Amino acid sequence: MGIFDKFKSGLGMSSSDLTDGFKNIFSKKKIDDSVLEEFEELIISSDAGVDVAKELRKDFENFKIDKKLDDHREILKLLADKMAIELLKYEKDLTLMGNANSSVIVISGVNGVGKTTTIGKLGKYFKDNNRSVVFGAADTFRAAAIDQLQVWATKVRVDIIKSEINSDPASVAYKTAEFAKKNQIDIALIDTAGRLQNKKNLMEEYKKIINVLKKIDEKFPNEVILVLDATTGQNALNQVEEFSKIHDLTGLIITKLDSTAKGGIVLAICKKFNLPIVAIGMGEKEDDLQPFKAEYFSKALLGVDS
Ligand SMILES: Nc1nc2c(ncn2[C@@H]2O[C@H](COP(=O)(O)OP(=O)(O)OP(=O)(O)O)[C@@H](O)[C@H]2O)c(=O)[nH]1
Ligand SMILES: [Mg+2]
Repeated sequence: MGIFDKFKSGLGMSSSDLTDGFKNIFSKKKIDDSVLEEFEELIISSDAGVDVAKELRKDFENFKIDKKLDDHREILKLLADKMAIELLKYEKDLTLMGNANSSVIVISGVNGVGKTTTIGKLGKYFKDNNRSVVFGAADTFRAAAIDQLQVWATKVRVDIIKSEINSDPASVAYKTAEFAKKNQIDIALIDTAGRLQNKKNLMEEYKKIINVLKKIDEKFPNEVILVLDATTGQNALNQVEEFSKIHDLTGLIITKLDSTAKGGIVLAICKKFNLPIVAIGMGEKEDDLQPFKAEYFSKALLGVDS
């Protein structure tokens, strides 16, 4: 399957909801305010947020001046192109990570968003791109969490640094970064516990992880990435705010885009936080992670074929 096909099948649910709505809108005889209103509502229903919906509505209104309405494929293409241009600045080139010295990447996020699964998939992605990888099992609060990361390490054949349950998460993070530096491993991916932002002690734990990494090398962690579950909708926006208070985030990964009809959340997040989207998760398997590509994402979301 080509990369664009992966975006299309991953975003299938979001796209089919939108294209059904578009079909209905494009079946109208003329574009009046109520049709424009319907268009805006449709975009909002995909979780894209009011600002994005208003911008797209304006674009749509302008396009109709020189485009016949029955050219609806053409209109969607124009909208997708416009969206892609806006989103282009949020792409991040994953293949540059760890290409000179060891890069330490802390993966954060509230519980259940898909951190551990994402680390497994990233491990596979980096290995496929000729990078050496080590995992650090710094979610030491649950034995199952350590085991889950071990399963991924075995599956994608990378080293893992782990310790006993309830051991100090910061110490596991330290050992992982130390191992990466000593053995010239390109990328260390550190798993963390799914913690609630309102539990201060857990947040302190998080800060401790970051501080001990800096003791090995001031540049560590090179990345602090927040994982967001697309199915949580607008609440994902609060999570970015909360985690940004602990440490500057260097990027976001949005998971479960395959299991929601609200793929527009990506637009709302980009618009609000101006942070790169490192990758998107569109399934539970090792190959179900893609670096974010603005063009493919926009076309797949709006159901544009090529
Ligand atoms: N459909 C779908 N499911 C996903 C995706 N990413 C993760 N999951 C599933 O989401 C569930 C939670 O994933 P985990 O990786 O355990 O999440 P976590 O953030 O590590 O969770 P905690 O360690 O409990 O904080 C699992 O059942 C994963 O298979 C995705 O992109 N799509
Ligand atoms: Mg986990």
